Amino acid sequence: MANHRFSSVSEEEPCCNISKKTQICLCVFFGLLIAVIIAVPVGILMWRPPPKQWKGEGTTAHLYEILLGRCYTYTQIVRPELGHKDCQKIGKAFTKAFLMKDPCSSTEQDYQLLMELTDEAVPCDKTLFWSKSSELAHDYTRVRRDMFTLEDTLLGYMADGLKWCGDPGSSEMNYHSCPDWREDCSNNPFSVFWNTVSKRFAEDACGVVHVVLNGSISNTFDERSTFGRVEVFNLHPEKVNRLEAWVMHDIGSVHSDSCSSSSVNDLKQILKRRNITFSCQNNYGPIRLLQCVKNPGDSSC
Ligand code: N1C
Repeated sequence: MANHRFSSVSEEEPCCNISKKTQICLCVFFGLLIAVIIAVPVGILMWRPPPKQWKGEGTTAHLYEILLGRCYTYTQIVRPELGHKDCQKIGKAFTKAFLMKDPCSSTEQDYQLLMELTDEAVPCDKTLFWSKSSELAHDYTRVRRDMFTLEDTLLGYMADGLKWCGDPGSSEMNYHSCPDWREDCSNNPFSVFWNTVSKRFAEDACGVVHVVLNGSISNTFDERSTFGRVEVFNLHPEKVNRLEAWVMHDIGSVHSDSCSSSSVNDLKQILKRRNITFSCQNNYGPIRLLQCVKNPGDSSC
């Protein structure tokens, strides 16, 4: 049997012939190597491409705060009978509808929860639609408090005049730019929202409904507008007996279309096919008076 002799190795003695300095360098090197090995995949996972540049204006600054403020103003002051609505939930459902999503693939479904949280009854005979006549229609409902445009309901009131969109690679809103309807895509969060809420507004309408049309433009009834594309086709004939159009002319404008113009006749034909009676008035008196309040010196006043 071979006689093996084992010699014990002292603990102080370096295991190999490496100086203390080299050991420190090696430690630093391996430390850095481990840091790089961890940081590279984490960096790759965390890296988000910068938000895309769209042609339209970006999200309104302080959008969330504006939405919350408007929700509380509406439910506590404008219509306190809706005081039970949960504005915190409504605000979150609004932003959840578009954050972290491709702003060119927005859907009606995205807004479903928001729709449910903001349901609101408009009394029969009190619905007022408008097309290319926003200011006039809202001047009118500001005085006729019993009548409602979409912007006189909670969701329309909250969103009126605002812009919003997100980005799939970020949980932030895109404040720089949002898709433009014409130049980028039509399924953007903003257009889909107005289509969705306008559809519900029309579906809920009952009795005699009204629309303010602009007789100072050539397409007084425009089949491509939200009114012509969405609202007219979502009125329920079993609930809506009649649609009355008020064709208004701007004071001082030269061009004038009237109830007998061909575009208004198109509206009449669409409604006839849908079994809804149509009636029309040129320069409806009460709204004309409001126009005259703003233009007291005009000869037509
Ligand atoms: O396309 P329009 O008018 O015919 O839309 C108006 C019509 C109204 O009856 C409303 O119920 O559709 C509803 N609606 C709004 O309430 C609304 N508020 C703000 C539709 N669009 C609305 N907006 C914005 O104005 C939105 O950006 C949309 O594209 C325009 C439509 O205005 P329009 O062409 O004068």
